[in-house]
Amino acid sequence: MIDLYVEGSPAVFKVAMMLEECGMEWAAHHLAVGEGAQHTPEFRAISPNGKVPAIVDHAPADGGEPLAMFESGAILTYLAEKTGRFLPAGLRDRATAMQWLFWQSSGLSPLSGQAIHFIRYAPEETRAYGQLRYIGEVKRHWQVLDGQLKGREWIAGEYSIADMGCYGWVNIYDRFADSIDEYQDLKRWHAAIAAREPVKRAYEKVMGAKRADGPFDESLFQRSMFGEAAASRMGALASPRG
Ligand SMILES: N[C@@H](CCC(=O)N[C@@H](CS)C(=O)NCC(=O)O)C(=O)O
Repeated sequence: MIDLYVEGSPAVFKVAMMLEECGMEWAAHHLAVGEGAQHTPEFRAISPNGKVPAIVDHAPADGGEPLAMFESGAILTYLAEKTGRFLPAGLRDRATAMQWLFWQSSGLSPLSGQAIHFIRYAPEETRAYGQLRYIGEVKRHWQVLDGQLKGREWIAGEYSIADMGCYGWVNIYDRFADSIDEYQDLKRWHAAIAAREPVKRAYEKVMGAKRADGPFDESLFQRSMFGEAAASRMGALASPRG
């Protein structure tokens, strides 16, 4: 049995997809990050970085104590090794899968996250350059992935954790662009993953675990997500200077 701590966020869906693809027994626990639930000592014991996804595997392969993990790329790799699935066995495809898994962990995902920050949360006067920089980077990453998918069904030979890792942020392309029509192979790959039943189940299960949001508290959200110091710096930037 695996506990997965969730919000409705791309990094979480990557892991939920893998759990469903492998037919594992797992439970989704909502962690309201906009209300600061990631900062409790109980959750920090599981995820010292204070972010979701995080898992607790109650039956690790060594038969020992429950194992807690954070970082979606590491969790995907752990689950692939545990199940022997969705990571190619051959040396070259495996190297390719790991390469693209790291690429999304260090590039596609955090840069997409920064783009969202400058679209939605950053003080108005900082948004134009932030959006130019990060939406530009998101599209550059789409272009690179589109290139890898030319003449290939999947990123690394067979459907793997590299595809699952990259899918989460590409799936919300409409936050960054009207369409992905100009990235033909990315578009075809995205549609093929979206049509998979385990993927649909993963999204439903995560969203089903989310409790109804209370009234949105902007100040609590800013402090929970960006920290007291950052939130007050942003507040200072956002308020008119005397
Ligand atoms: N590199 C991490 C990123 C995780 C991440 O950014 N999670 C967000 C999802 S909303 C989060 O928990 N944010 C809460 C916070 O930043 O306080 C991963 O891939 O697992």
